Amino acid sequence: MQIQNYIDGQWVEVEGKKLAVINPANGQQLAQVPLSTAVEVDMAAKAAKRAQKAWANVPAPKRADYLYEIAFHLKQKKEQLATLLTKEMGKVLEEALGEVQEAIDMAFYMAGEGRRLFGETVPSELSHKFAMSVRTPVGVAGIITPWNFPIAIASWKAFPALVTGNTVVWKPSNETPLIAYEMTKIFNEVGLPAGVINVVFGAGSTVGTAMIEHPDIQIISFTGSNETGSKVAELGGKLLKKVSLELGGKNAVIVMDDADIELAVEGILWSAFGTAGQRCTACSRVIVHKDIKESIVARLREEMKKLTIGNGLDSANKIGPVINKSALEKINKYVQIGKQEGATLLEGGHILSEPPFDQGYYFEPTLFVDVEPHMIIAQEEIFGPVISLIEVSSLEEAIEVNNGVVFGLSSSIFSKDVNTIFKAQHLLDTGIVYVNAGTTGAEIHLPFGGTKGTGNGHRDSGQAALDVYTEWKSVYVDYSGKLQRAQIDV
Ligand code: UN1
Repeated sequence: MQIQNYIDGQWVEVEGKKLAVINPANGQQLAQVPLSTAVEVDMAAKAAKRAQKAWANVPAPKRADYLYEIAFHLKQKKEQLATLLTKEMGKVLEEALGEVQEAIDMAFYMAGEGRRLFGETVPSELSHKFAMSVRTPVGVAGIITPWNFPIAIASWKAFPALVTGNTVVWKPSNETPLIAYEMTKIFNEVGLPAGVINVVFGAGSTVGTAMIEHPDIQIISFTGSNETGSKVAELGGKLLKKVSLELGGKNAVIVMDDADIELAVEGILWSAFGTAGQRCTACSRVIVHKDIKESIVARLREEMKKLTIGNGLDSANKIGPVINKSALEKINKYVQIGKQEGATLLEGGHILSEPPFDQGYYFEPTLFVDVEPHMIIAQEEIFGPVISLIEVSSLEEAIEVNNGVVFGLSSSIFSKDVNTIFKAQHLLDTGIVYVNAGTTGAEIHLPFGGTKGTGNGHRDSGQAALDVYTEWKSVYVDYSGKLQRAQIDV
């Protein structure tokens, strides 16, 4: 299969180097992804710019009609897309179906915005004067999406951009171009006007950089690592671009002494080991009250031994591979660091290198205890199936430990006490807080994002996403027939 760019409504063949797309479950090559250059970005950005004014003039409810069509196509192809997603990215099929559902939900939600996009009407301080605010598109949005949620995150960014009247240049991850290619086919099938969405495959260092630098692209929305995110911010900032960043996490589940232990264990397992720990929202720290620590550790160990690992297409498996060899090595490196730092490795800790796992990239679900909050394994994002368990003596200490990292994406607390719960949701310094659930599972109609090093103050999803892709315009209509001076003629 030949992956092509999609520019100005045309499929465009890319000459030159290509990169193998590998199924992480068994090492098989699925396709090759073309490595585009700044030349293709330039074509795409110019096409997007040419199309933008006309697209912005299409009434928003009509722009939304395309999104409804996209939603119906995604719905119809849900199984097929999810299967491809599992092959390409590795997450188990049940989760892949969930991810496609997330894109469907986002398409319907943002389509609904076509008939809302609320601004404000407010009274003027002067008589016979009308005041309101309306949203206007920014122009061309450049979206750069990751491999861990390749279709959901693309939908979080592309759909609000489109419904608000922007045109789009999209660079999908090189690890997951096939699912992006299928999504692009849907954009083509629903008949979006030429240039409204353009897809350029290639590396971040070339295609991504060229997008940020391109004078016709005004917004960059990026999800990925902090290392890359800060480069995106630096370059984008210098050029006065609007940059929306969704970066790392070091998310914790707090388990208080009055918690439902079975529920907490389920929540920890699901949010730490689901997607093999490769969600930005994955639980990678468990902060547990000392009085129930022993029971939590014992129950976690029992349940971890039951977790079935393997190809995500087999429904017997609960945990799939990680994305590639360098991810395996990175996880392994952190496990070695954890041991050197003096944490106790109680479960897992190894790359699975014997058949049937040897052709894929599998890491054992891993549990460290006796972890101190300052240790590297409790501070840095590992992005794999590794839990660091930290013991605390009070809610105050739990919150201090939770907040004592550079990230602020997601947190969770298990407790039955209403005062504990409300105090925690107030004090936890993260963009998402869960009560009596794990750290994953955000719904698309609420803002998604985090505080501190997790981003730069913007949010994906929900109404908040509209703020990324629009400018506010305040409109004053004076129908008094005379010059009225605000703040003076009052
Ligand atoms: C991500 O980890 O980058 O909240 C996205 C969740 C999913 C999205 C995760 N709905 O876990």
